Amino acid sequence: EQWPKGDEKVWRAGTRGLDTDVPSITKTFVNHVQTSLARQAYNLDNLGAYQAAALSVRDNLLVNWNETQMNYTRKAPKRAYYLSLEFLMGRTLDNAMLNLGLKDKYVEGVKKLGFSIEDILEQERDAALGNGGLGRLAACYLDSSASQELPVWGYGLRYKYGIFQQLISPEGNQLEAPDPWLDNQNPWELPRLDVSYEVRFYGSADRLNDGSGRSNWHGGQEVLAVAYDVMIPGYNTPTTNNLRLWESKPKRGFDLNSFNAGDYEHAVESSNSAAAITSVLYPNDHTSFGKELRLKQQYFWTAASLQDIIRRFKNLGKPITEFPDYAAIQLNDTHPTLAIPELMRVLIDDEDLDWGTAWQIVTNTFFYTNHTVLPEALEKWPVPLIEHVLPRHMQIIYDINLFFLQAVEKKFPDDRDRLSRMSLIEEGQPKQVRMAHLACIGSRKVNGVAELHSDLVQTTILKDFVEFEGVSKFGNVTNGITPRRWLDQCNPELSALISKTLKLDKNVWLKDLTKLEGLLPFAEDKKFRTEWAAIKQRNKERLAHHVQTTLGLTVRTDAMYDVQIKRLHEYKRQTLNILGVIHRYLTLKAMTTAERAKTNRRVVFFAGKAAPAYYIAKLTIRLIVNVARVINADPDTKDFLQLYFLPDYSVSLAEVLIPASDISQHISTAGTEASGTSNMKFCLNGGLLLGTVDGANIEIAEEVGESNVFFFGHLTPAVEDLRHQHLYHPVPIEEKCPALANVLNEVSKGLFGDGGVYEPLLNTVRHGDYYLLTDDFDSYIAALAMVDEAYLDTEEWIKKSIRTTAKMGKFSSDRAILEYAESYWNIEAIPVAAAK
Ligand code: BZD
Repeated sequence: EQWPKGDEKVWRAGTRGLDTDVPSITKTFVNHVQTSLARQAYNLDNLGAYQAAALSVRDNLLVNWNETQMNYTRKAPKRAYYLSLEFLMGRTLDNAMLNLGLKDKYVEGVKKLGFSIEDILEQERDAALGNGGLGRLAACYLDSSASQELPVWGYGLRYKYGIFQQLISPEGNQLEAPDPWLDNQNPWELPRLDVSYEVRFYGSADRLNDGSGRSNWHGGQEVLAVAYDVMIPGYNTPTTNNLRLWESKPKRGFDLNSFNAGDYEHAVESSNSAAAITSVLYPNDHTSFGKELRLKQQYFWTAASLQDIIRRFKNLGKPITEFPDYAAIQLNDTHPTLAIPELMRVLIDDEDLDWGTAWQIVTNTFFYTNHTVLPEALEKWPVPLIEHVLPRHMQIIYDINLFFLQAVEKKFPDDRDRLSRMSLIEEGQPKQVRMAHLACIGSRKVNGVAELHSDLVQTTILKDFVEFEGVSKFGNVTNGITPRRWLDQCNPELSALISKTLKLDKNVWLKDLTKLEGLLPFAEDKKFRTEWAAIKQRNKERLAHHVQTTLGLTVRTDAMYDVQIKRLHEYKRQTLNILGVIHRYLTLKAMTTAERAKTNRRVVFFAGKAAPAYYIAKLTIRLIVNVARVINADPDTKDFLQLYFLPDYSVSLAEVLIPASDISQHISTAGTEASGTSNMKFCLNGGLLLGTVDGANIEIAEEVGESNVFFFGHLTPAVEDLRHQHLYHPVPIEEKCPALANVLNEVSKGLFGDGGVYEPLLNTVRHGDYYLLTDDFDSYIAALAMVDEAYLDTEEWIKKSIRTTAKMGKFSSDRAILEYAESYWNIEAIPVAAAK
């Protein structure tokens, strides 16, 4: 290969790997203080030190990123693209240092400069561009893709405001504040002002009527998508992948015609509406909203990403029909489903392909992951809205539907019910487009995220599609989590103990998590158990210290830590948990002092955000906060039961809570939680699981053994019948579940402040009880009693804890991402040499 320009030797002298000894690190740190931040030792606070450290670490990432991307370009392999409207990354600095293997040196370096690494790390704001599990899964998958050296890029939106900040009012109400995460400059992103694409909205689409099926879409609003690249370092490899986030901006600064006519307001209006597209993350999970701005976000992001992917493909000089041999596009839920009609539009209107050829390319390119079977969460868009915002796409969706239903009719003649069930268009006022149907028929494969969930997808929401397309199109990839962040980073002491015990460098077991099985025999080793338990204890103290410094509350550390942290939702049943806490409180109150002294001390933690318009979820928070106020102040019981609602749940708060947990609760109504991923994080950190037979809980129990988890409640096949009985043969709650009826009455009577406030929440249980609290309450209380009994046998409990961690290897996101790479995308690892 010929050197592209100038003197190769001069270039080479400048472009080499960076030195990473401590003196070199401190030197780059100080350089950044002076020349990037324009500061010096005299006026450098912790925030400045964080920025300098981040810029210095970033230099290393950039070198690796360049090598990696150049290597991909040179080798031109098939690539995979992960399209997700959410990437819940959390903080980056600690993770980047650990993945680069430079943490110890930075600890030493910043110490020499007069800073502590803990203080520096605390300065970083979370990148919270996601709601919950779906967005965090995307982040774990990026970490694993890079760690496995796979050519995978993420595509998402660069929201100016991430998930709202949660405040709790004195009455216990959730208040929302904006999350201005970009206010302090973000060292982890590279603006690529030179990489931008135009995206059209509105206007009209005129059929060409030349028999080609093509249309001319013109007019409307044109918006610019500008790329911001986020470096994704692999663990213990130079491979550094890319997450490309799009920012919207007006194509022209402002409308010059209106400006010249003196109408300045109108002149900036359209520029504001362009910038609005990527201004804020929608904070609703598990609801379909049908709002125009959300639709514009989805199209803006898919259209920009596809243009970028197609341009990269075209640089290879291959015929467009080979596109699926070079690009696999994973749809994270139905949010990017417009990519399907969009690629059809590009292939037909711009590339001049016929319908059949275009459809062949499309259906070999896309893969669709479903994350929920809850009916209210399945995305539907009103036809008139799509017609207005994306007129050409509505034509294409109708065309796809026509050909599709013709094929269904051919296979199942005279089955009109089937046709209306399967149609992409749901009849009604207005008609709506069913995005899961479109994602399914436009994809090569469809998967769910845990075994039970994947079965439910195939037997409920997509049953007709399995019958029509054959079962081999449908599969399961059980979710996973990255053990780098969720063990090594958040629980460094446990990580060190594991390495010491396995006599393995952490580089080895963090990349082959099944190696944890080697811990099993040590469950019988008393000295090891003592070390194991001491680490859990110090993690509790770390959490208690965090609560003390952030909230000013004193949490006792000589108690079992019981944790439920996740989005507030009726199906996740935080209500069941808080009603169980009240039951425990009432039981303790009724005991004598001597009886109480024999009980298990318990500290219960909740954290999680409610969608701002989700009234019942917000009321649940209010109840938790007010129960906490009463319980924590009651001298009879406060030594035995404490309750905390920690505000503003985030990735970085999870990193403190999870290692401290003895038991965590994953108690969704059976069949409603697709997988859950925090269940895996707790168990990996030696916390035991209290849960229903749902989602990935089932597979966790299969791995760690039923004797090491606490299961309760009705099973999925019973749920439909129970709901039927609630509707048609209701039994008064006093008869069906007296213990629960008593708890509800105490709340109503005002034990935790004005009882009337909670009536709407309590009535969801008293009437209808869609999520089956009255059916599961007694077995839940029984399970809690089993947990108490087990915990009192300390040595046995520690053994369970060790055995749980030891058997969590399956749940590494490395395993999950390799399943996608091999069985779905058909891509291979492309190792890169470190820069020298
Ligand atoms: O996805 C979650 C599921 O509820 C979990 O069971 C599962 O483990 C994870 C990962 O597969 N789903 C979400 O988190 N969904 C959302 O956050 C969401 C966001 C916007 C719109 C709809 C849903």
